[in-house]
Amino acid sequence: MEPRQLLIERASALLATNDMGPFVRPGKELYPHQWNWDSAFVALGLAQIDPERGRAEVRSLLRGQWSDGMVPHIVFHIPAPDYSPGPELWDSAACEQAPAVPTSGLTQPPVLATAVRVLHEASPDRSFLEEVVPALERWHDWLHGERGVDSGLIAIVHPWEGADNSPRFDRALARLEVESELDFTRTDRQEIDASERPTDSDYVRYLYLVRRLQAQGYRPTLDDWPFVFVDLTFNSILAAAEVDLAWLWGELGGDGARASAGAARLSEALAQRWNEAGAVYIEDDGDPAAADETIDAMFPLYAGVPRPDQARRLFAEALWSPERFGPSPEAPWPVTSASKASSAYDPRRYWRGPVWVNIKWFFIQGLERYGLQAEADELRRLTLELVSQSGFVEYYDPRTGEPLGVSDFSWSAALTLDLLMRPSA
Ligand code: 2M8
Repeated sequence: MEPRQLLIERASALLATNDMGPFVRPGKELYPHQWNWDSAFVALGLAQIDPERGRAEVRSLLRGQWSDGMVPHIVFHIPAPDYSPGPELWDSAACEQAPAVPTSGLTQPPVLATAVRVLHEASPDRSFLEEVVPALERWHDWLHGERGVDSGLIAIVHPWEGADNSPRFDRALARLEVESELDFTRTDRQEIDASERPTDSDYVRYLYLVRRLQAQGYRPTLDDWPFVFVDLTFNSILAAAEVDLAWLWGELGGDGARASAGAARLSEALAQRWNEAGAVYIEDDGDPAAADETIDAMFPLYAGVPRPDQARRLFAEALWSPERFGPSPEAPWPVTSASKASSAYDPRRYWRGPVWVNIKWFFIQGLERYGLQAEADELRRLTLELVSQSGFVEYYDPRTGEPLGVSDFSWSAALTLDLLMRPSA
């Protein structure tokens, strides 16, 4: 493995290369704009090396906040004609609540409050909190109000609000009645091999949903929207972020009562999804004997939802199981984004099998919450070994560690900085 200092220098240099001024782009090849959770991960990493730049990243993302509270999944600060779908597809200017800067009309997993907490722990700045905490509060409140379902959890309305082509969305997407031809030029495939990206059949559905959403000002009624998915990953990230938001309110002398209640409600609802036989959590659209089991089934670990005995079982029987997500002789790099036992498992295709640095990071945090320190340390070691061997890329083949997708990928570098430098709690 590369020496720690060298990895820190390489990761820092990558973030500097991807720094576009107002924001750090996810990567040069495919992603020239500001993405929501990418920027949260970037701010988390910058907290360790340049907190002021980290705070600027957060401010810049929040410039895209809609007046109803939504923080969009992409903010188009600068023109980049080679990227599609760009601002012309979304046409956010036609929506009353949209900000002056063009944005998409969807949101993404709310990691931002967690990033702001890490920034504040690294470099306390009360006036920054006064500026951004109310905005985070409005976003979280919007998620519960606009996207809440009966169980107390919240729903996503497009795969781009989660892990795009994850097998967990297959059944819901298959139910859509769409035209069969893609009437859109995919810029992604000009740069990345088709075998590593979502298929045309996925893209037809993504575009179909965006156009229908646009006709409704991006505010669908959940009762009659054809893609309402209660994503356990999104909900677990929100549950953890609510705890962090309540903590931030505490720093400001407030009680963060809404955020604490939100965290408790989400945790209780997630706990109901525990499946004793599988030692994982099940989705609405899921089936415990899952042909399409993905990391989603384990995400409540990140939010501290399982009882300690359940957390240990989840680790031993799922996260580290050679047949499911853990290291095995033929695929030694954990954590696969889909279970190796799933018929949908495809070790090179994006969210359908490859391993991702952000996913490893979430599970390291989860294991540490439970004091499963040796397990967390082993996952951390394998993560650092992988980036050391294969670079800071978008995702990796679990069989060989081969770099896949976009090279020089910001969140892989930023989270490496966090793993190497943030003092443990
Ligand atoms: C990917 O999403 C974009 C569309 O928003 C794409 O597929 O081109 C996802 O991995 C998403 O989670 C990520 O935020 C984005 C930028 O890294 O890329």
